[in-house]
Amino acid sequence: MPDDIVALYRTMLLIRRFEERAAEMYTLGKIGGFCHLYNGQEAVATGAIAALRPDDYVLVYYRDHGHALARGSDPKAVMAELFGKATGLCRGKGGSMHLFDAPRGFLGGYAIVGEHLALAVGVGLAISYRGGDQVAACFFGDGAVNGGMFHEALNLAALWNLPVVFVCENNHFGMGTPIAVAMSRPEHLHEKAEAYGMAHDVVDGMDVLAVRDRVGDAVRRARKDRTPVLIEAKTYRFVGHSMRDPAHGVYRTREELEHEKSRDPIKTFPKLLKEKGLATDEGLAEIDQEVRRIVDDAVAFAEASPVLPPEAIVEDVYA
Ligand SMILES: Cc1ncc(C[n+]2csc(CCOP(=O)(O)OP(=O)(O)O)c2C)c(N)n1
Repeated sequence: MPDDIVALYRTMLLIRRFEERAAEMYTLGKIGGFCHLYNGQEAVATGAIAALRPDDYVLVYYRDHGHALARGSDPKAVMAELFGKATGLCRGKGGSMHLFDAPRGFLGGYAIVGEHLALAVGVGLAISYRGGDQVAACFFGDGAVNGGMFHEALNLAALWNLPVVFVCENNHFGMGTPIAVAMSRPEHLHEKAEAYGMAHDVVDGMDVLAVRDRVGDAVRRARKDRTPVLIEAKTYRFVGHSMRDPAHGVYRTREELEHEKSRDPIKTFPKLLKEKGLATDEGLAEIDQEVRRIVDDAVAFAEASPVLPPEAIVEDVYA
């Protein structure tokens, strides 16, 4: 459906513009704490989440703004959460790394590398126990693959036939460490699923349609056969690891960065849309304006929102 395809572009652009403004607001001191941006990786969250049903579940690592927006969370509430305001998705108590939107099955961003894979297995187990046919999609970086929880989670998901789609966003770096320095056989990342007899696939994470199709296949299989899948999406982040890491750092060359930017989905996808006659320059400009307005409104909303009163610190505390 052409409309669906144009909507993918709109989502990717919304994420990019949102992140650009988040960076600006961070620099102005409006956003505190850690803040990890998603620039460059938009096609992964956009394509993969487009392949899910509204009643499926999504779990994400700390680079989570894009996934929340792709899942349909209100950009105003997401920005307000970054600002630590009472109108935020989590009343301003979570911040950038801990977005959570239960009505959308968005079961959180998590700060501890790889540990939320265990939660995704728990969600898969809960789905199976209740006899539902939902799927849990779990996003994480390549760095998580080197941790013990990745292997524990894949083992149990395979052993118990759980409907979990593991999506590894391979952006080639764990903070400033290139993947080849930290991982054995890094060019075969997705094949690590072989050890668990689990299906696996690799996809160009800069190609939103390919991500949607390949994750779509995995989701259909997980839903029908109750089998987990590991998908590796090869992507690249255009910005620093977090707002505290200079964009280029010392761990990659400017040339490498520029080369990767030539694959920028925000630039290549509109070209494809025009070639296929699905969009015009005017139509694309309108989308850009609409998206900029949404992000402006989100910033204005966050600015104008109140913070919680101090006594609210003891609310929502369970232990
Ligand atoms: C268990 C644990 N160890 C270390 C850290 C510090 N840390 C935060 S992000 C990160 C890099 C993870 O890289 P990757 O999984 O590839 O994701 P990316 O940031 O590249 O998207 C590290 C080591 C952490 N948060 N949790």
